[in-house]
Amino acid sequence: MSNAASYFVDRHVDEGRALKVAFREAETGRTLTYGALSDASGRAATALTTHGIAREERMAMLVLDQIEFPILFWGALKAGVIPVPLNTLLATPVYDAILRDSRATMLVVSEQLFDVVAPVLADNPYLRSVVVIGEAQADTLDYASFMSLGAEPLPAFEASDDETAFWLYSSGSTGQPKGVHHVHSALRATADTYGLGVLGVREDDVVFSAAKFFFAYGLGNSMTFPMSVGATVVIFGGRPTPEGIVQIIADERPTVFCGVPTLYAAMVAHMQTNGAPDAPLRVCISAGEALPESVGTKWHALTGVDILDGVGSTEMLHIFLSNAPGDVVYGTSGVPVPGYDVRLVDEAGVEVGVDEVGELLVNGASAAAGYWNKRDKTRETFEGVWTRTGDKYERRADGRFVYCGRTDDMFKVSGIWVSPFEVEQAIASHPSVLECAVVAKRDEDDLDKPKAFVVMQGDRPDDLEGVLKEHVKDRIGKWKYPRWIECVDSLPKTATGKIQRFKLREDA
Ligand code: 3SK
Repeated sequence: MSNAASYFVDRHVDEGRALKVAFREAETGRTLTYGALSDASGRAATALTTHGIAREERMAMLVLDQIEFPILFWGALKAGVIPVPLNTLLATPVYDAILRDSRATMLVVSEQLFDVVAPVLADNPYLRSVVVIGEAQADTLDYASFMSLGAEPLPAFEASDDETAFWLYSSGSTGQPKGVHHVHSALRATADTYGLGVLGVREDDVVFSAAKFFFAYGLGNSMTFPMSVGATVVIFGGRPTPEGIVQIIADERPTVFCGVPTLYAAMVAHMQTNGAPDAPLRVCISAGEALPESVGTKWHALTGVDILDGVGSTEMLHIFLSNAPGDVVYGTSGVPVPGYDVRLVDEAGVEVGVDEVGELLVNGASAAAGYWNKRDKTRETFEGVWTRTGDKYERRADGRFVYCGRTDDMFKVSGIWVSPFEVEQAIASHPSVLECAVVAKRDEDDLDKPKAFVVMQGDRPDDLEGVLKEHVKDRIGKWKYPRWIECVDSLPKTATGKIQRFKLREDA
C-alpha cells in the first residue's frame, strides 16, 4: 500500500535530497528543489481539500511544461484527487468533449492556454472551479490565491496499489478520445522496468524531454524516471523547433535527451548545416512511432550518441519494447523490456512464427485499468493480462522486433502483405526526403496500391517520381513501390507524433 507521491516526491527529503534541484525551466531559469516540491505538493493537496475538491473527483490540467505542473500533479495524488493532464495542442471542441466525458470538477489552466478553453467553460455542467496559472480571468481563481488555501502540507493519503492515480486521454488512431485510468503502482512499474532497467537513469543525470508532461512518454521521461532516482529535469514549455531544442541542449547540457522521430529527423537536418551541440549526452531515446534507420544512423554520426528506439503506448504508460544501450540495431524496435512479456498473434489469436507478421500483445504491471465509460473498447483492448497494441510486428530470428504498421494500415498488393512503414523507410532513406507516409489507394482496377505523401528536403531531383520509385524497387521489392507520389508540406500527426494515416487515406 503506497501513494506514488510518497515514493517519487517525499522520499527524497528523508534521503537527504531536499536541496537538490528537481526541475529547472529552460526559458526562465526558475528552479524547484525536491524539498520545495514536497512542501508545495502537500500544500496543493490541502488547498484542493479546502477548496472542496473531494477524493476521486477529476482535476483536468491544461498546463504547459512549467514548475506548477509537478506541484499540482503530485498534490492531487496526495489528496486522492485524480489529475487528468490534457494535450495542450487540442482545439476548443475537443476540450469540451473531454471535460464533459471526464466530468472534471476542477480545471487548472496555464494563462497562455486559457483562451482556447474559455468558450466552453460557462456551459459545462460539472466544473465548479477554474484555476489559472497566471493572472485570474473572470470567474476563475489565480494559482497564488489557490495555493494560499493550503497553509500546511497534507501528508499523502494511504493509497492502495490498484487505486486509480490519474487519467490520460488517448486519441487512438481514429481520433476518438478515451480516458485511460492508471493506478498508483503503474508509475513505479515503468520507472523500475524501463527507467532503471533500460535507460539506467542515475541521480547525477540531467534529463531533457522534448515530449511534454501530458504525454505518457513525456510523463515518464520528465517526471517519474528522473524522480525515481533524484535526478534533475530541464523543462521547456514552448514549441519544440529543431534549432530551439539544439540550443537548449547546448545551454542546459543534459545527459539524457528524449525526442520523437520527426523531431530527430528535423534536428539531424539542422545539425548537418549548423553542427551538433556540445553537451555531455550519454543516451537519447525515441518513441511515438518507429525511428527510421537513416535518422538513427545520421544522429549517431553527428553526435556520437545512440538513440534507443522503443515502443510504448498510453495504455501501457511507457515503453515495453526497446533497443538497449550498447545493443542498438537501427530500423528495429529492439527486444522486450525486462519485466514485460509480448506475443505476436494472427487474426485468429494464434501465435505467429519467426519472420511472420502478427499483432503485438503485451503483458506488464504498468497496464491501465481500462477506459472510462467505454466497456466495449476496454474489452477489445484489455484481454485478461494481455493488452492489444494494434501494432503489427515481425519477430526476427535474432529476437528483435521490426515494426510493420498499425493493424488497420497494412494492405495487400498482388496478394502479398505490404507494410506501409517498410515502404516509408525505403523512401525516407533517399537524401531528398525528410519524411513520408504511405497508405493504400485503389487503382483503376479497384485494387490496393501504395501511395506516398512525401515531405522533401534540400535539392529536389529531376524526375522525382521515377527516382523514388526505382529507389524503393531496389530496396524492398518490385511490387511495393508507390504508384503515386504527392509532395506535401507536412504530415498529419497525433500529439505523440504518430502519423494519422486515416486522414491521408481520406485524401488519397
Ligand atoms: O507511442 C509510444 O511509443 C509511447 C511511448 C511511451 C509512452 C507512451 C507512448 C504513446
